Amino acid sequence: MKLYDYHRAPNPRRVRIFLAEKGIEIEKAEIDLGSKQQMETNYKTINSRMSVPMLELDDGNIITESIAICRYFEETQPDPTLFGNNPLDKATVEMWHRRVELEGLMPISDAVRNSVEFFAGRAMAGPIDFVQIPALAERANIRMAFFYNMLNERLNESAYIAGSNFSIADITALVAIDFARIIKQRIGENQTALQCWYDKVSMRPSAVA
Ligand SMILES: N[C@@H](CCC(=O)N[C@@H](CS)C(=O)NCC(=O)O)C(=O)O
Repeated sequence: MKLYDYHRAPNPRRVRIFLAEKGIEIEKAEIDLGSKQQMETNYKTINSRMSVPMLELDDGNIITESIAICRYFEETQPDPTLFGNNPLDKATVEMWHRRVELEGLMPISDAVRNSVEFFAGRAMAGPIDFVQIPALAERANIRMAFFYNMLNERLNESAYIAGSNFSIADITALVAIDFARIIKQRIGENQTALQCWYDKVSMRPSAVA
């Protein structure tokens, strides 16, 4: 089994943190996005989406999509659960995780990829080259501010994003907030609950993964 990874990219980091939380160690292969290795024929042939992370199983099966990879490991090694452990808990984790992905990670990706020079002509990952649209970055900045406020309110009443346990929602939020530092988006001084949560989850050993 091998995880195709890139140490500086946010989506593979979600999987690395997830694996670290579960204490799972697997072989990794670095795909250097900086030199566009994801577009080279030998990688493109096995992953037409030209993205990381990608998990290659020993029987040759391929899984792309960070959360699909995490779900694979949640099934093969349930303990500790990171997607919830009873019907209500699972639904609650799913609800918060979707919010974090759609209202946090997506706008942050839009803001970064539509403004940072490195992504010129590559405003979206994948097989199609998209030009940057500055207006999308502007709108994403507004959405990000809303997201940070929403998280701050939630964390005023809850130890972790989806409730009393650390979950995949915390992993995606931590990775998204760290990614936003590229465009100098920081937690606001008055967002104390969010800052407190951020300090707490950043101290977990898995955060360095
Ligand atoms: N929805 C996918 C997104 C994967 C993705 O966008 N990966 C980025 C790295 S964070 C990538 O491979 N980028 C390659 C590129 O920009 O060409 C997932 O969750 O795995």
